[in-house]
Amino acid sequence: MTVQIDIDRLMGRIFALGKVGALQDGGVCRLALTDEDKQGRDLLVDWMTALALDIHIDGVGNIIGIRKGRKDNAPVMIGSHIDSVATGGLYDGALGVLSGLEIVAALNDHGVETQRPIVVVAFTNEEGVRFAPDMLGSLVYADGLSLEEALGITGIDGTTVGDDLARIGYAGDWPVGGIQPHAYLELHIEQGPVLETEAAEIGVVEGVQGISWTEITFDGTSAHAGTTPMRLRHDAGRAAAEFSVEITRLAEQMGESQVCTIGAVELHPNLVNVVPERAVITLDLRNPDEERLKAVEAGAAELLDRIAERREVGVKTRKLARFEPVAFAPAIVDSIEAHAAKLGYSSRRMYAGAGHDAQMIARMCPAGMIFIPSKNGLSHNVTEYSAPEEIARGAGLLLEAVLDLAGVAKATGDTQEATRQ
Ligand code: HGY
Ligand code: MN
Ligand code: MN
Repeated sequence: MTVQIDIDRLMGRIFALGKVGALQDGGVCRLALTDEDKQGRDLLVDWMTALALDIHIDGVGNIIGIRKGRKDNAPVMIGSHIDSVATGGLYDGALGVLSGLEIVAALNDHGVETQRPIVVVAFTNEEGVRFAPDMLGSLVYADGLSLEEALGITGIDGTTVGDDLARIGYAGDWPVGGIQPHAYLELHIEQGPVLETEAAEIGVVEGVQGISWTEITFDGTSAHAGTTPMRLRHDAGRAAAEFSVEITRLAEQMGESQVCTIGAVELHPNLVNVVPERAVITLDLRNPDEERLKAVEAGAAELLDRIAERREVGVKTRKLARFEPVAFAPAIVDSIEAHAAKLGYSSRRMYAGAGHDAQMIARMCPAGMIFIPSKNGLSHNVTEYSAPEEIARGAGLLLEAVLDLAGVAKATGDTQEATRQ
């Protein structure tokens, strides 16, 4: 009898976590470091406790559960996140963390001892929507940002990461990055249309595209909407609208691999009869090619200069996130592809369009990701969905890749002796 995941148990945990921060018409809102995030964290810690994991909370609130191995050497780390966007689904991030827990539960059930320890991590603030940048917990874990800087980040509600971590009781004392993984694996939903369109069962992720987030403030002059001739206006709202149209057009001219999103727009005073004196927008640019990402960033800067002059408004920019494209370790990518084939799953190699914790942990050890399809290619949408059989394939493949890396020292009552080193 070989070790197998229990899909009903995994789905049970996905639905139970999905009740935390549940929205009226489906989906979840568990913004990082809110009460809902705390509730989800507490539930995860309860599950980790029940699985007899050695649990630690580090300085940036990452939740780390350790399953001992025969040797006390570098572990195989399985991670993702349980915070969500405001219109989140049940699977983004949660799938990866809960599949890690399911692998621990399956190993416990079958009395399997691995050579290497196995660590399951839920990283803090992967979404980055309250506190930028995204992937914050894994970025600090991989020493890409100091803990002090991270704790000092002020979010869109005016609180700091440090204050909110303390408020929800997850300002841990464990050293960040305290465990150097042997390898890192993350199971995630694709969040796009590729696998579904091509009817591929598994995405073998080769890397993650580059990300550039900027907050842009246009400063004009408030004036009466009825009495002020168009030629005398310093209309911050119009400047922001023109920039949004023109940067989107520029991105489309850059070709299919360039994506551009104006996700947040705030006008001040945001009233029907007042020419806006201020407009604050966010610009999300992504491309798998660093040079092309730089080119579109330069294009955006030129556009801002032109529009500032045209509309006679001031423009200020603030960088919220900037990560170059990341390629995963070929050996890990090959192993995932080989295990998918062995299990009889169709797969295709691809780059990740979304940001993931794996791209940060790849700075410190060989890392890789497994994707399963997203219905209608939708995510960051309350209708986000992946079927149990797709989840079972992804988690089963993750189990095989983890056992390959961790090595099986002993398995009571089955044939999986120390076959994997
Ligand atoms: O923005 C992203 O790609 C991720 O969901 N944080
Ligand atoms: Mn995610
Ligand atoms: Mn997400």
